[in-house]
Amino acid sequence: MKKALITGISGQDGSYLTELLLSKGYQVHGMIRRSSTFNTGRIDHIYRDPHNGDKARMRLYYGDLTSTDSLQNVISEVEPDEIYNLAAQSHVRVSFDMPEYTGDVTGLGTLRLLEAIRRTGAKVRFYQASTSELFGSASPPQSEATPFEPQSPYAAAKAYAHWVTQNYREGYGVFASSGILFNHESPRRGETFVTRKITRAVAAILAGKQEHLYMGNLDSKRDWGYAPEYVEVMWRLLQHDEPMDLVIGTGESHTVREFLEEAFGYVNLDYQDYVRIDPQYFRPTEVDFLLADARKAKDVLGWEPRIRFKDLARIMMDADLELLGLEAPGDGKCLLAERFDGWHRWEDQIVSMDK
Ligand code: NAP
Ligand code: G4F
Repeated sequence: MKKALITGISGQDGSYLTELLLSKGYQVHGMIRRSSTFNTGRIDHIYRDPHNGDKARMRLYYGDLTSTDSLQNVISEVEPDEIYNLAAQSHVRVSFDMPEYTGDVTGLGTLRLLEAIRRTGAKVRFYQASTSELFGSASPPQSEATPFEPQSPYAAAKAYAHWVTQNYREGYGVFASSGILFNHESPRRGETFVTRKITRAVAAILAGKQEHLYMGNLDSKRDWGYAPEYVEVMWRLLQHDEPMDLVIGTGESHTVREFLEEAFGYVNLDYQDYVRIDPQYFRPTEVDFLLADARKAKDVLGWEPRIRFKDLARIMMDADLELLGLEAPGDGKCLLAERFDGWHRWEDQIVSMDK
């Protein structure tokens, strides 16, 4: 049975990756931050208390990317076969307010993890969560060959993490791969990222709990995909014979305005009646146009996205409507069930975490 260690297990991607790996028979070990309130909402449905006689399927450890000792301790204790480094201060706008912290966690944090791998001599395969933000102002479409032009402290920190991952691959022979993932969303997306902010607001407006939605730049274009499909690539990347960098995206790009039209239109509302612009959501420098050229992913891993823009908006809308007890007009849930029947029903698997 393979052992995986996931940093950022409590995040959107960490939770989906945990489900995927459990369905494949892995033992999953995750690092979480100590917090005064619970921060495990996305993985609570997976957790089983061994004190109740249940077999633990997943084990959590306190740690932080800013703490070298916690990283070394968890690697020594778990002795993982694969490490997925998903932890980060991942919000671009916030990185302008907290540039030093973002550099420390998102940039240096990756170095600390790689250095812990090198020092402990652990024979692991390492996945780094690189990002399309690296491309910044580079002209679309963007592929592995596109030069990086980072436009935020977040992107600059991720560039450092990306290059240092490549350096440990080449310099020390660490099996280290980076997935350069374009934006990917889901009902578990953090509430302050633009898609989820919109779908939550539409549901709240429909429920009479919110009057207006305050937004920033509506003209930027993003290549939005569906997070469960993207975590599958992370796993596939580490099963490949050779470590590499790989771009992952849908090859379809839409403006924030189009996402508004799609989400409000789904419940027969006109976004223009509700959306107001608040300059506090503008960024000092913006990334205008992201569009993936993911041909290498298809060639090397045979990977292609199935969920596209309209389906994604519907899946997210249905989930947020349901959270507020509202009827979903569309077929998002059917889409989810039909297209992802299989690995997400990890409960069917017998996965023991007893050591
Ligand atoms: P997310 O939901 O924001 O999750 C980030 C995770 O990192 C959370 O578990 C968070 O813990 C943890 N974390 C934050 N600071 C930490 C620290 N100092 N030490 C340890 N853990 C820390 O992000 P995501 O959307 O799942 O994305 C996963 C990774 O992919 C991130 O590295 C992100 O930058 C990158 N990425 C995301 C996208 C995307 O579109 N989603 C695209 C490209 C790359 P808490 O729960 O305690 O906050
Ligand atoms: O949803 P966003 O905050 O995502 P952004 O900045 O593209 O970053 C996300 O994707 C990256 C991959 O490319 C990841 F690396 C990163 O960790 C994160 O997951 O903003 C998308 C666009 C931006 O152009 C932003 O200016 O939406 C625009 N926007 C307009 N109004 C807004 C808002 N973004 C947010 N968060 N909130 C607004 O009110």
